[in-house]
Amino acid sequence: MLSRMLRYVVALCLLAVSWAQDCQVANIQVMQNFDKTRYAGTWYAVGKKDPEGLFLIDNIVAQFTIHEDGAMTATAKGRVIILNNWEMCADMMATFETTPDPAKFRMRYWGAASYLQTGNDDHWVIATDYDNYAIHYSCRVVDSDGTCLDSYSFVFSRHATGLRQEDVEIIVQKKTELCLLHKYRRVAHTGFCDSS
Ligand code: DAO
Repeated sequence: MLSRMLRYVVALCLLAVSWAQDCQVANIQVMQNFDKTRYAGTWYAVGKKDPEGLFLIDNIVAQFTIHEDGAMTATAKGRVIILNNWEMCADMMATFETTPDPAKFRMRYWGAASYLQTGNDDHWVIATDYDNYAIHYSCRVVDSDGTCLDSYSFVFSRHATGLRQEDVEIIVQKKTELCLLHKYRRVAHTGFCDSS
């Protein structure tokens, strides 16, 4: 009896794991009971999975603000290379439109200068403990089979030095669930944008 129950539990777990990793954008699990007030403040991108046509390269720091009316906005800086070889620090701004899921936003973004990228992307908060780590995800193009054809994702830390060791395992698990394990690169913080 016990072994049959155990087998049932194992089968259920396997089903849950395979469902979480079926790479369907519609099945991606986001942060439960997301609290944007606790998310506010400074986040350092310490890892990034790039989209096609990469824009922000490194020294990426985002500052999220929650306004009196509850609206969330952000400013962000990051090193970019534009016009083939002009390296500069991009000053970016973003507004966030809410959706029925509190962890899923539509982000409209633009640069302080007109030659910087503008866009309107999904901005999903996949997981965060608010005080140390957060992982974000955006799928720009969903393929006909429901998987993502062009995505980007930031791993954020409250500390420019990187993630705490105890948070690394959680982030690896989330990258796996996003079907993006091994697709991330480390984002350096060298002070490139500090004076601008
Ligand atoms: O770097 O290739 C890329 C895509 C990122 C575009 C979004 C940048 C705009 C501002 C971000 C604000 C908060 C994360």
